[in-house]
Amino acid sequence: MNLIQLNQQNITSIAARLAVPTYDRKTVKTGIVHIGVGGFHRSHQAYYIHQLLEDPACAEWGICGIGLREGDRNMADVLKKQDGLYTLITQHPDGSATSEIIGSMIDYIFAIETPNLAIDKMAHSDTKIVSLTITEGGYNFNPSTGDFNFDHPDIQHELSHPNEPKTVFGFMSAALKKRRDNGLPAFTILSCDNIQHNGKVARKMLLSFVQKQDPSLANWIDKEVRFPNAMVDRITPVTPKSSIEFLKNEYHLKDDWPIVCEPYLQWVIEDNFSNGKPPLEKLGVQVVPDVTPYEKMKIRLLNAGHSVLGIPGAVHGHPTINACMEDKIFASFMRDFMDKEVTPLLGEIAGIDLTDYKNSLEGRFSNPNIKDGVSRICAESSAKLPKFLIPTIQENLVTGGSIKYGTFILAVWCYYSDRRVDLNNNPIEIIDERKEALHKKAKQYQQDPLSFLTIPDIFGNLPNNKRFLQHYTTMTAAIYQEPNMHQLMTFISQDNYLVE
Ligand code: CS2
Repeated sequence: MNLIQLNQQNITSIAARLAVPTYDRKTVKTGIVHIGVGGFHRSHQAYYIHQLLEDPACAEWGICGIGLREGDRNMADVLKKQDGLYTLITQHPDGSATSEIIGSMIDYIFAIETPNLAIDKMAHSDTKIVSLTITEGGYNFNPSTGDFNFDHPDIQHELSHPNEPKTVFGFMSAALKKRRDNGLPAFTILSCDNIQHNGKVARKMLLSFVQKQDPSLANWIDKEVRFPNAMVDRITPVTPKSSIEFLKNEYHLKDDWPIVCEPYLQWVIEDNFSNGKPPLEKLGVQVVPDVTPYEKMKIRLLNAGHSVLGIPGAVHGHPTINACMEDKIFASFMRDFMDKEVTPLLGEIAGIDLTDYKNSLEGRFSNPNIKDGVSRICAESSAKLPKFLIPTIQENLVTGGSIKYGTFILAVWCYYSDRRVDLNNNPIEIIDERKEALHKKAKQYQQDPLSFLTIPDIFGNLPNNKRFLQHYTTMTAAIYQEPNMHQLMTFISQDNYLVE
């Protein structure tokens, strides 16, 4: 088999096999610098921008990716070898797939090796937006107080060495300082992470940091930088090895890191930009005055719904989200959680029928060709649950609403963090920066059944709530006695299940 390496030079030969960018990538300028190029950015924002660049009038909006972490090295190598090109494989529920080459990533800087290049790129007059997918944990705040965490050693370093940035905050601050000193307008900071009020959070964190580092710069940022809130959505599993093989077999194409995703795609952004906005509404992006209700709906239903399936799914031994959905007990538990614990907190959302939305989530989670691993869903639960699930329990404690479904997930999370094996005794792959700390707390369960909850920046004041504790202690006791997810989910879902 004669394989063609994906890169710019080979693009004409590749065009005979599958769709390639029709625009001249050499003439595209970097209007957007994106920090944290992972699967999601490449299936979502970079795909939107790719479509935008098909219009020559939009050639100012190309993307330069930036990797700030050692873990970005592989991405840097692959994108360099492939001139930023990659294949997006959209997997439809009927088994068909559409593959196309995406060209919007016109440059990539591995900032660990060349930090000044990254700062200069962000400070360049062409750059109008710095967008972020730095994960829920990347904002460096304590979820129970909402305050910036100054204890991080890299942050401490940056405070005294502003010219040696390491974190996203240090880089943004250094670049904004340069722009101010050069008399250039500020860029917009556009967060694309699953945090409610993500723009507001990004703003608060950056300002807390810069206030300590350089108060006069903080004043300038306060006045000049806009931070639109945004809701982003496209399910993008970890790229399976089989997709690399698929491209080889189907198109004789060698792409070392293609992206697989679902057909669904959504982006809702607030119209709040410092220095120009790409005309994304042409591509179906919803530009709205206030994104809050959309973010809340998505994070509390989709992202939390994922965790509600994924954590018990991992213990049960379901490998993927679609396998959880094929299991009727899991699927109906998740739907009950959405209907009974989340929906009452959402209120009316203009232009959205919540029943349709939840039905569409069920369809998306069930897509048999996405095979979204529960290990991806459970990854970094210590950063996700305080944003996706715990606020729902807290609000229901205030309103008197149901908390049994959400609490069950926290109880199973304790068991999962303690035992780290599924019901067949197979090890569970746990990816979490705080996995050892979680394990340490969870494994004290026998001596102190509430030990797991004593992590204040995750659980906040939940352990002080009597109603919550009644549910939690009853559920953990039941799980430790017989960790049979089917039995427990069925029992908890009954209308007459009551712990008060
Ligand atoms: C998932 C998200 O990481 C998770 O737990 O819920 O990555 C989800 O797939 C995306 O937010 C979909 O837009």
